[in-house]
Amino acid sequence: MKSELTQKEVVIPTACGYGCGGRCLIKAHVKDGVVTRVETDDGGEPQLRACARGRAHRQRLNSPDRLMYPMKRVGPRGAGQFQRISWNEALDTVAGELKRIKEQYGSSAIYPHSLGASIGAVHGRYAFLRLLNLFGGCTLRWSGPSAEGSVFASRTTYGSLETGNSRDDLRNSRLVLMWGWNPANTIFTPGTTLALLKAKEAGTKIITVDPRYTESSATLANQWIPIKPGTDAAMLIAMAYVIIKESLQDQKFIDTYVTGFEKYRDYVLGTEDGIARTPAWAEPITGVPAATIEKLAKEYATLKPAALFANFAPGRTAYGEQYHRAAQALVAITGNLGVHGGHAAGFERMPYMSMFGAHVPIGENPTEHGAWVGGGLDTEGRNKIRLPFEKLWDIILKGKAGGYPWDIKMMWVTYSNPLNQLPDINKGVAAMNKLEFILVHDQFMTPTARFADILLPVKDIWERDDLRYPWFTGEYYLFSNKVVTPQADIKTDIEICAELASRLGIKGYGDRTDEEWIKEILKRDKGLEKEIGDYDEFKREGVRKIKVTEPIIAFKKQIEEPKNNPFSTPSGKIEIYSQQLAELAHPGIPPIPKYIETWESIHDPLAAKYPLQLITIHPKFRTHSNYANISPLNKIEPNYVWINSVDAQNRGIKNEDMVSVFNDRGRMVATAKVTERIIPGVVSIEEGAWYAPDVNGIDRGGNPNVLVGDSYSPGGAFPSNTCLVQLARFSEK
Ligand SMILES: Nc1nc2c(c(=O)[nH]1)N[C@H]1C(S)=C(S)[C@@H](COP(=O)(O)OP(=O)(O)OC[C@H]3O[C@@H](n4cnc5c(=O)[nH]c(N)nc54)[C@H](O)[C@@H]3O)O[C@H]1N2
Ligand SMILES: Nc1nc2c(c(=O)[nH]1)N[C@H]1C(S)=C(S)[C@@H](COP(=O)(O)OP(=O)(O)OC[C@H]3O[C@@H](n4cnc5c(=O)[nH]c(N)nc54)[C@H](O)[C@@H]3O)O[C@H]1N2
Ligand SMILES: [Mo]
Repeated sequence: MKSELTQKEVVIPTACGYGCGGRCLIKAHVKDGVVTRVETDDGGEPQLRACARGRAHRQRLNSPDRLMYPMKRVGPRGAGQFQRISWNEALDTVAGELKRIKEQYGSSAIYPHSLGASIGAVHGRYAFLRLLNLFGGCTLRWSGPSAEGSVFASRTTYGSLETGNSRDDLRNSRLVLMWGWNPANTIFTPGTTLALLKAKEAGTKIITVDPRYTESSATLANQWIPIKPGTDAAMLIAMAYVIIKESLQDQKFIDTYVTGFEKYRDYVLGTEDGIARTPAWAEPITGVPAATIEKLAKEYATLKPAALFANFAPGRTAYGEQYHRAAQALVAITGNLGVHGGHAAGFERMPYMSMFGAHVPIGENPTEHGAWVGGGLDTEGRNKIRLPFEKLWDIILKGKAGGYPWDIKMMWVTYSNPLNQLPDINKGVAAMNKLEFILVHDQFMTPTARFADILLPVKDIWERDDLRYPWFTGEYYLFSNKVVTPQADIKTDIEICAELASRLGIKGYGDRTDEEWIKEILKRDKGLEKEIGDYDEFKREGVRKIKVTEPIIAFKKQIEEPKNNPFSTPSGKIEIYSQQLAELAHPGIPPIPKYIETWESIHDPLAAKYPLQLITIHPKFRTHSNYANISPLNKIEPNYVWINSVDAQNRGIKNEDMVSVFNDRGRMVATAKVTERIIPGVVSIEEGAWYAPDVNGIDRGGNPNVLVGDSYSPGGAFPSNTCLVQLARFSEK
């Protein structure tokens, strides 16, 4: 390889870390300060091989559309009319607005917004949070879009989010249930699909439960069980019925580790209210034949150990928490956790890795006055201090006068594209128009950026140093090296905040380089420092793969030695029944998992007008909205809405027709993919396409968030898969 390189070409190891479920190794070939091509991991296992997105990142880095200088808005919000200004003018304006808003309305009027994007240990939302905490605080969000239902359930049932096993343990499972899980697209750590394939080759049976026949179903599954969205809890509860009725539960496990089995049994069998949750009860709800439910239940209880992966998407529904709790109850009554080949059906984070969560410190938020806002079950208390992100637009529009505890006046966006990614875009447009000041840091003129008053250009992940770690599970670390120096005077979010700090009279903010931060993070965590080993070697190679001799199993200690290792729940046991939840006395958050019909279900009167259930899945060729504007990725396929041939025929729609998808909240245009790979009554659209309204307010970009509503589930789940729509052929006139 070396001999092929010209004198000037160097290969620098770095990473792709664009907020998807992977974190992958990239070897960037750099010539004259430009990345000319990339390779990925071809070293030892686990191979951290980048997908099409990671390999196309060079096009994003080098894109002519990159923002190259600070700008101020000169036209109406959303129109995209901006004028170049100097960094001095931009930063003086921002510092002035921060001071004005704090003085006039108090710190809680400032809302910094950030979600996923390219977060590492150094660069991420920490930059502006650290600054705002030093400046007097701000209002934060408490919920997140990805997996709040799973977070809620895992904390309730197990008292922990560390519920995942290492992937090498999959080979020990006799049965793997992939519930709403499509890692062939969403990655969930590079190597996951390979580990599943290896398990399958070794004889593990794999079953997927999904309204769509996914790439994962096609490549991995022995069986695909289609199901209606938002009804998964009913199926899991009916499986519990079969298991209890046939006495297939692991009674010894239940007696030792579980609390609340009897109460759950009474609900499941119908002793509580006369409704037996049989497979026949679940069939019309879920669309899954009773015999299929019964067979699956028996298989799960007898083909042990079995791994149930209760993935996020089915929980991104109204009452999605119940699906996660019901899955965990099933795991608990069959004793399928804490053992090799089992799986706790929880939030997936794996115990053991030192670094999960290690990042630049952000300090304390003074506006929260030391209140407990750490998540978990105190939904009411938490809601008064931090806002639920789904309601952001409504909160901005209505404020204190509308009964909310906040009057938000300023929104500061980094690492996020909220107008695009939050529900109810049309409401979002109105809300953004109401704000007094909007500051956006981004690399492109995104739909959100078009509304900024001041728009600041930031560096790409390959233009700065960082440290990256796997998404939840995985045994490796990446040194994400700076690969190139930007051609223009653009900054990192930290550099921007450091300059603001000095304008705000805050000392000591920008006193470290990226590498100094990395070294400090490593020093603060001795376990991490040890795992990384020689720093220079780590930086040079770009990756440290940790040798593990044994698969890592969540709750192994608790199961092997229960006396000395209680679960971190109030009872010290796995809680199918939660006293804490009982005390909340909230009908939407029952103390045992229950099936609660979603709003906007097919039985809603609204279904007469909007009879199709819309699910909004994660895009294969984008990470949310990242890469939406990058050729060649956005040329691979049009923005499809998947629709079953029965539903298409009824509407006179042919494959590849342009269609409009609509409900009372909005209207968007997409290309129909008429397919048997989705069940009748359900349509799916990938999230993340850039919102691009035409003069009639119809989104030509094809963003489903013009359709998704802003209600949130009582335990925090983001119901992006609970939405009724109608669909029709689209023509220009
Ligand atoms: N390529 C790519 N990968 C990503 C991301 C990305 O944007 N692009 N985003 C990353 C992030 S931040 C996250 S949070 C994760 C999300 O990861 P997931 O939540 O797993 O991703 P989705 O594609 O939304 O959904 C997975 C599957 O669930 C199915 N599904 C939807 N609703 C239901 C339901 O009600 N019941 C059942 N049984 N199945 C249902 C969908 O058809 C889909 O096949 O992905 C991560 N990985
Ligand atoms: N309908 C529907 N909506 C969804 C979902 C769904 O399934 N359905 N999924 C939800 C989920 S799980 C998630 S996690 C969210 C994701 O929501 P977001 O995190 O808001 O989405 P991204 O598209 O990743 O936006 C990241 C933005 O940050 C910019 N960026 C990249 N690098 C940097 C940087 O270094 N600094 C700064 N300042 N900016 C940078 C990118 O250009 C991009 O515009 O979307 C949610 N929205
Ligand atoms: Mo997410």
